[in-house]
Amino acid sequence: MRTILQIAVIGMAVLVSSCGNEKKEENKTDKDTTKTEKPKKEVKKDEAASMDKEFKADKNGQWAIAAQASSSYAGTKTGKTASWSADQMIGKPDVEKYGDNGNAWASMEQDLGNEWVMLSYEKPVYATEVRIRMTYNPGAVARVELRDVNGQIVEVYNAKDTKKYNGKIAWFVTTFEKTKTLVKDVKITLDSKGVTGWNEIDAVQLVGTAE
Ligand SMILES: [Ca+2]
Repeated sequence: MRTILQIAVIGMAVLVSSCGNEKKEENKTDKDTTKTEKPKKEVKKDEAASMDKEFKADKNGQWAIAAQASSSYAGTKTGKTASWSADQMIGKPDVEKYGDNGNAWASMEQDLGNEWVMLSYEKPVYATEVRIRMTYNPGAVARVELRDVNGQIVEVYNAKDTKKYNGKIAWFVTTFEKTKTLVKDVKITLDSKGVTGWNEIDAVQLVGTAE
């Protein structure tokens, strides 16, 4: 009897100790996940370049076909020939280097307060993501709203951007639950006072599918 009891005790001890190991393993995994996620907060050197490539190849990504803005450094001038006009956000990215560039949109004043831009797309989609290419003084995106085919506005992002950009071209990406209705316009509000200098936008991609 004693022997059986002893075996049982040993068995339980083994079970307990193996459970302990499992927990340890779990903790280790959790810690590792946090560790790998940390660097995302800071924009790495070639991050934008690899995202450019990925986004340009995305079948579900559309580039804007029309654009408006609260103000523009081009004043009343419009079109692709007018540097910094809202129309500079139409189509694929075309600003190669970080800095002040007429191929991107810029507001009339650099740090006035809230500015907004509105982009329109050819194909209405059930949207899941908006990608904004910031090519000068990034980090001012404060709010992203979508307008569906019935004119209803849906807010998909509203927060202060705390990411460190370190003077590099960067993509602002906001991912959200697939919209319930078909969407065809994107409105972006910028806290231009919050990030010193002109907060220039090169291009904006709307991601979604027709079904
Ligand atoms: Ca552009």
